[in-house]
Amino acid sequence: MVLQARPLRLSTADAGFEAAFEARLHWSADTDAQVEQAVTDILEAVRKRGDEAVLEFTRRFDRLQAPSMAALELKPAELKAAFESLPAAQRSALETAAARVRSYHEAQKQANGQGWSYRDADGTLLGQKVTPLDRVGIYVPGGKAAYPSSVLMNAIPAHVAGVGEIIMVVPTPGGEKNPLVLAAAHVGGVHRAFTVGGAQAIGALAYGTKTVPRVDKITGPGNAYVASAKRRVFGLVGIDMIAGPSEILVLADGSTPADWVAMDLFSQAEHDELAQSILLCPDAGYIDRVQQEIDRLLPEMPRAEIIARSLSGRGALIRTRDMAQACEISNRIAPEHLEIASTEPHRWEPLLKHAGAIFLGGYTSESLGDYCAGPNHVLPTSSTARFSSPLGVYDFQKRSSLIEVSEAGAQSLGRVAATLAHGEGLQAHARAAEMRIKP
Ligand code: HSO
Ligand code: ZN
Repeated sequence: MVLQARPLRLSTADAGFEAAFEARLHWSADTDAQVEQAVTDILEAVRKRGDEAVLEFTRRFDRLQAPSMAALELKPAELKAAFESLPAAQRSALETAAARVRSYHEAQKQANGQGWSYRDADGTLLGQKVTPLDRVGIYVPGGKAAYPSSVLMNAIPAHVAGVGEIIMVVPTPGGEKNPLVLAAAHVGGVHRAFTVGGAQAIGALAYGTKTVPRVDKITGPGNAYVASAKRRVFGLVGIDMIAGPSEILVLADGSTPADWVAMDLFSQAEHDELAQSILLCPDAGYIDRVQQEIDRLLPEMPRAEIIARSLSGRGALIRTRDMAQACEISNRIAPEHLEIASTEPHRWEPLLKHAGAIFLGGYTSESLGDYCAGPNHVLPTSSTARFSSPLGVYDFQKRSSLIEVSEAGAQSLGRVAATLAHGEGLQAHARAAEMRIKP
């Protein structure tokens, strides 16, 4: 049978639009009870038996016959050697991407990663200081989802934030190392790396073992076991987010070549059969042309099967009344990636509120953002762009409030605090404030 990629065709003018639209958007990460139980057991074993348990699970799940935990460490020299053994074009592409991602995150730190303070009229100083996390763990998936670009996107903002130690964990089933991942760790400034993965790696980072130091926060994507383990250790350590399948939404006014848009829809669809690619466009003729390009281009794609499943199962081509309505619908979806394939991107951008990243104009392919434009490619998925932001320098920093009460401030603030403390029945609080008030 010929492979077909047939996204759902909808029009906002149809009577059944709302129901069909909602049904298409719906996605839930079903939490498998078996996964949950396995993760509970693995974390408990790692917490109790440390290295020994991590080594055992790594031997069992990754078929790695390592003699000791120490043998699972990738030394900086090995990361560097991996980088140096790459073809020159790959080395320079990694370096260019890293430099651009670094510049972007440096600007981000400059703009909103700094402390601030002010003084009250009575001389009281109030402010906030910003400090980097001491140590973070970056999880890098193995196998087919091993993305060197994701190593850069996690390590670089941590580095720019000034994190003291960045520890990468990456499973290497059968001992097969991905040279590009190792090279990206070198370029991204990873300090230590271990070839461990799964829930056991999350446990090692969260609890610490003799060999793997305990971290303060864990970032990076992973499979269902990793996601479940991250959820469980949250609180003991910080985590970034639990990422769902990739998403792209294209808002098109018909001015961008239809094959460009078709390929952009493919670009996220090829990640995962559960990925979601949606086109919103007021021009029915253009939507037809995009579907024709999908049909024409699909057979050329090595990952045609995944693309076909993703587009047919979760994709949609939606005809809207006009571009303004397309913007409204986009806000309801709150996509991870939002392309404005229009000659007037700046006309529509102010109408768009919820998106992980916004790509303006026909030349801005989302895939450039995945690798080298500069902004982070770790973005909120599954509509969480309504309340969360791209991974950034701020995720590797924290803030402390600063308060320095002057002698004069102690008088006026002391009275306010004491009154409220008496109201709460907390005498020590009240006395502490009152003692500093001059009679
Ligand atoms: N689009 C993915 C990131 C990625 N793409 C890595 C290619 N490599 C995040 O949504
Ligand atoms: Zn991608």
